[in-house]
Amino acid sequence: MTTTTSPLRIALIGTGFMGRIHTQAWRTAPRFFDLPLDPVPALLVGRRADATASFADRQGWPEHSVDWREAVERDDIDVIDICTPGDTHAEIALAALAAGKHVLCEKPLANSVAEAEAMADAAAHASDIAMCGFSYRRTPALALAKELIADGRVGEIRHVRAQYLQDWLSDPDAPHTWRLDRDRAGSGALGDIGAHSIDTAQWLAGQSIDAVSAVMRTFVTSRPRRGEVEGLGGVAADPTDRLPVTVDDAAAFTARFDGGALGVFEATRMSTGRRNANRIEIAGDRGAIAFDFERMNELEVYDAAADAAQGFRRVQVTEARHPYAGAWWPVGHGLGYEHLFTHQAVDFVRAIAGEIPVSPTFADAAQVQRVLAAVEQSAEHDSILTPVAPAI
Ligand code: 4PW
Repeated sequence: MTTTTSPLRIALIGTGFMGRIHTQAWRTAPRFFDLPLDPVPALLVGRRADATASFADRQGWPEHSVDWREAVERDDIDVIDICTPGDTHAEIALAALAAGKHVLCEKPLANSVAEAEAMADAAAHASDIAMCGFSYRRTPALALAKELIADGRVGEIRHVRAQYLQDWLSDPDAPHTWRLDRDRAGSGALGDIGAHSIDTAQWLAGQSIDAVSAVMRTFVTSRPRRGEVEGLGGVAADPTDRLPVTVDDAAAFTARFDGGALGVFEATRMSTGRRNANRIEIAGDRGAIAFDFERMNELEVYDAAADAAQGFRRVQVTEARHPYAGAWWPVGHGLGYEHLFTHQAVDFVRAIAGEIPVSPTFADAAQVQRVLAAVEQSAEHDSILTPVAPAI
């Protein structure tokens, strides 16, 4: 039997790391999941005409442009997928929502609380769907952790420990990128990867951070201009031609949650040997969960009643009964980073069709932005306890 679904025409803005992985997600989602609408890659928007044309050619985008306004103004585009640096998120998202488009926006939502609040407000008043790309929510092991916590298996949460450790900037001669420019990225390790930890922690715990005490450091204050682009960092053009680093290399903070939990967070892109260690551990009075993205197909689970004599159990989150996993490979074969984005595309399409709630909303992402701002404010004032501003 052949079924037909209505097309959902996508315009993707951005041709970097995230542009590539979102492209893959849009193509893969309908091939592995039954979707209520059929996502169709329609228009690619980049900054440079030559690079955009070759990306479109290689990745199979039928049309391309160097003007995001074209995507927003066209009647035959349904979704604006924003994969640009943070300095452009607010302008594009606000225009897209005003034009009646659904919006998927990369994280962090914006470069300031004011922008994030404006975006959350526009999303709250729009009839279309707006979702922020905190993609780690779509890791099967973390989605399972969410289910266990919601089922009460952890009990009353006391401790939240989250670290996001990378090392791609450890070498002082690793080249400069937009991620090191405050005007474009908003902040450094804090907003780029610490934002994921904040979102995951608040989402899993079901509590919001209401005060923080923070320290931040920039260990390397200038870096060589980037030559050839490769992966996150790229290759230096000339090691003596250096640009200033205007963001943090590392941030550490303690946090108070409004539901009573105590949080300890660390985000760095200079932790030698740690490639993409996005870790979280949550302990309550009935049990605990622990996760490390470097072993993304596993979740450690502790049940205080059943496991007291043995400590944590390691669960392989690769079985058909686990979140998202049933759509993929048989027994125990595991998934990778790109699958998060496919799951994100699936959930976004399902939210558009009204099958599931949007998660995370722009309001959720604006709360993350308020925590980021409080962390920076606390660090500026010798780690003074700083309340997170309430939502307006
Ligand atoms: O969102 C994050 C980034 O900006 C990621 O998941 C990893 O760290 C990959 O790039 C950076």
